[in-house]
Amino acid sequence: MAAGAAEPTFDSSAGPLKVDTVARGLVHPWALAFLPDGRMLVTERPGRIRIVTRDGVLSPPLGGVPKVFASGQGGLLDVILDRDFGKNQTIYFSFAEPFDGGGRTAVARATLNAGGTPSLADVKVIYRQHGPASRGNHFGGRIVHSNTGYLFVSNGEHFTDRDMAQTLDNDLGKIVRIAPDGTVPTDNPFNGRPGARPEIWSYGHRNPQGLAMNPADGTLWEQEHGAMGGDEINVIAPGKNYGWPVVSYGVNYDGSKVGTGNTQAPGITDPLWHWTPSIAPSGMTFYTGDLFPGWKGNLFNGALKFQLLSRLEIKDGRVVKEERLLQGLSERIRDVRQGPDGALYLLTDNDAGRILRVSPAK
Ligand SMILES: [Ca+2]
Repeated sequence: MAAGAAEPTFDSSAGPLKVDTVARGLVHPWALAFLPDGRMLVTERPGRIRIVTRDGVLSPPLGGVPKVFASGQGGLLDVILDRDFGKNQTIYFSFAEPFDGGGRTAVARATLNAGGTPSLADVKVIYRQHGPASRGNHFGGRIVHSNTGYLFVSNGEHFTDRDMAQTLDNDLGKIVRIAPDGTVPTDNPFNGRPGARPEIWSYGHRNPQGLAMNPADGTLWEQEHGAMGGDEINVIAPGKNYGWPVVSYGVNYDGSKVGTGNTQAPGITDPLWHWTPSIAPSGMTFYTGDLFPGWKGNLFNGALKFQLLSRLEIKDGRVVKEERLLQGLSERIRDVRQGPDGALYLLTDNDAGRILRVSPAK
């Protein structure tokens, strides 16, 4: 569709939605972060970070980005701003770092020079996943700030190493908590336990690609891909086991049972919500804006497989209802963020990916 052409509208419980194309020509964009001046930092999975202006002009790829393992699901993944970005211009990004013939999930911090020809300086890798390399699957890779100044990072189990999600001597299938300089907080749940990685915060995850702090109560929310069915939304508490690959609401791709074949087991935290069949969730965000007053506090999840935007209503810490939005768009949605204007911004995942702005059609 030509730039500026009228886009169709989509029905929703908040009235008709308008979807405008903000930018186009991004190659498998993975994550979006708004700068204070309204421009956007966008990652492209093959290994680039760009700044995109509000009128859709893409900067050249930022210099200083490390080499990534751009194979399968690997590459450059999430990007977030430091909470004091206005003072320190610091950003964090995650990527599959080349390692042992494959890749491992890693996080770097850097100083963003956003003026002129934008670039990164002082790039330092602050986190490297402990465990074997992935050949291209299940890196996790989402980063979010905790409420106490730390970073949570999600790690997948590489598909081939699923049982490692249940053992604490590695980071596969784990959410880890680190300080912004990469050190490990001493009050992490397994710190000091012999044989356990001190950075682990929770375990038993498959491929967590969404993390968000719930502004209503400060809890950490996560979503992860199941196999055939069993995509999950979880509230993450320190030290808890989320079950993969012992129990699941889905089955293996060949139709066989996962683990015990049960959905629940003693000592395993049950998901708040599961999608069966799988929608393949991607980025997620809690909505706090004013453009959709009836949707405040709701949790939005992009979906790759079902090509939609899922809106979940939360009541007393539970998911009570889902609305599936933009189903006629027929685009894999890789990330969803709230803009400074209260609109929802989406990334579409393909080799000519776009940034979309979703707002009331009026
Ligand atoms: Ca689970």
